[in-house]
Amino acid sequence: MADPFYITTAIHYPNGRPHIGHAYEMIAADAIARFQRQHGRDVFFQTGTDEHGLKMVKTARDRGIEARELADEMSGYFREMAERLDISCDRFIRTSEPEHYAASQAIWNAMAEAGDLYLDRYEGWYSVRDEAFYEEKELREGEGGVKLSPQGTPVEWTAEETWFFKLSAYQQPLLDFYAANPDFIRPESRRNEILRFVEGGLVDLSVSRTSFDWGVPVPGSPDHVMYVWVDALTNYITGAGYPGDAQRFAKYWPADLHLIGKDIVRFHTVYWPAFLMSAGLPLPKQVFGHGFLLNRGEKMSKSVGNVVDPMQLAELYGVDALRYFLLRDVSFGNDGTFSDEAIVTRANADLSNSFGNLAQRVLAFIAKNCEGHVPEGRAEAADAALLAEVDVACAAFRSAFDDLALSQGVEAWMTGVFACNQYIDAQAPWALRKTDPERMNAVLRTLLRAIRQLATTIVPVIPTSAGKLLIQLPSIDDEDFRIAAPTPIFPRLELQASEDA
Ligand code: ME8
Repeated sequence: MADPFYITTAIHYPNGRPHIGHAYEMIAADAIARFQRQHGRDVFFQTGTDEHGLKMVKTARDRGIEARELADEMSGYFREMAERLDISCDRFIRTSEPEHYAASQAIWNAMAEAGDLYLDRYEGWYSVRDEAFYEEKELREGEGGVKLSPQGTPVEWTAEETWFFKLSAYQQPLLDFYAANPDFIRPESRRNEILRFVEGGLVDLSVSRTSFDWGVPVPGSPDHVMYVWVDALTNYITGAGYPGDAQRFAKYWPADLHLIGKDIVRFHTVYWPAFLMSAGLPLPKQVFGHGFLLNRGEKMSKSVGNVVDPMQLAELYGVDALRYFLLRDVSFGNDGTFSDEAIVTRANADLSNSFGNLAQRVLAFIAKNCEGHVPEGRAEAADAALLAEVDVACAAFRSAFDDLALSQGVEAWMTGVFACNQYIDAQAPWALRKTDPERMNAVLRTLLRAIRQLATTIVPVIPTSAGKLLIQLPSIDDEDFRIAAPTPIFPRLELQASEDA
């Protein structure tokens, strides 16, 4: 039976419409999921929306609607975006689903049974924007003396009776776990940050709220709802069948990869493993904190007015151009910057001028001059040399993707495309048509093999266009193959004026 592979994105706050950062995370996870499926893994890929918490309550209040209405409306946009961007998720989870309430209450009960939950009074700083508690020593002063979280968001003083989780008891178990599992937190820089944070000591975590009721009710404490991060993180096991479907849970849990942004690594690598340890459940195998996307080098924010709508970019330049750009130009794990010009330049250079042009030239030539069929020809050493180069490029793509070095993988793939273009120029099959048709046939067959391999390899990155190309590109091992006049797949893009939302 195929080896399971469970991959998740963060679940996104539907307090507004999705932005390009959300799109980026889904696209990266999708490319990994497709890659793993292509290599025979039994993939379960989950994404979704994180609907509880004070941020949702406040946004809804400002709009004069209920949090549930806001969640229903906005979650729909996230789902639509996933469809539009060809995100092959197997499940789009919403934390407002009854099944998720059951899972959250089950893990809560397990933590309570372990003796890790106690009732006390919480007094401290809370950032609604981050949905996070901070210690005094982590704060800094912003303009006008307002206190800001390390993420730069305003904090407010909170005092209420809440349930606490004994996070402090997990300092050593967590440090031991990180030491035994050096690949648990990636990339390395984030791992170091977390090690320092945990080595500095952990304080118990407030895990319930009484000042609002939009959340999962705490079992046995009807006035309390769970702290939004407790239920948010639990989505990962809800999706894997916890607690009701033991067979499914055994199959998919622990997850192979939680793909998230760098701002929420602490929740995923400190709180989440501590909750799971407490509940006696296995820990995820890896958490990867990707970087942030910057709009022309600037952080995006509603107040600056430079937030970009990914659907508009997809509309202007095509889904695959956008996917290709994001995966190729952002070094995975680091921050990356984007602009319309950068998308157009990259898509034109790699997809239209190099790969697309190569495929188009070869297919059109065969359709026109060979009646769509190329018999065996006279092979020369250059043919095997090209196929070897393409093999190396595709193998480098695979090993980079296995290691989540996505942009390096795409870059390696391009070396295979360049090799084909050099080969075609050197062999000049157009000239051979009159002088040496036997040799021309060998060259064209070599190119067909190479292009097919390159197209298959790049499917996880640009599934629709690579798929369209593969349909036009029969395998030459099928001796009766016929190639029809191709339809161009990678149009040259013109720069459009996209607007900031
Ligand atoms: O944090 N570039 O939700 P969220 C790249 N609900 N990624 C970005 C980004 C940017 N400019 N801005 C945000 C939450 N992200 C919680 C998660 S998981 C159990 C709960 C990423 O909607 C961000 O890092 O604020 C996170 O991984 C994801 O988008 C959702 O962010």
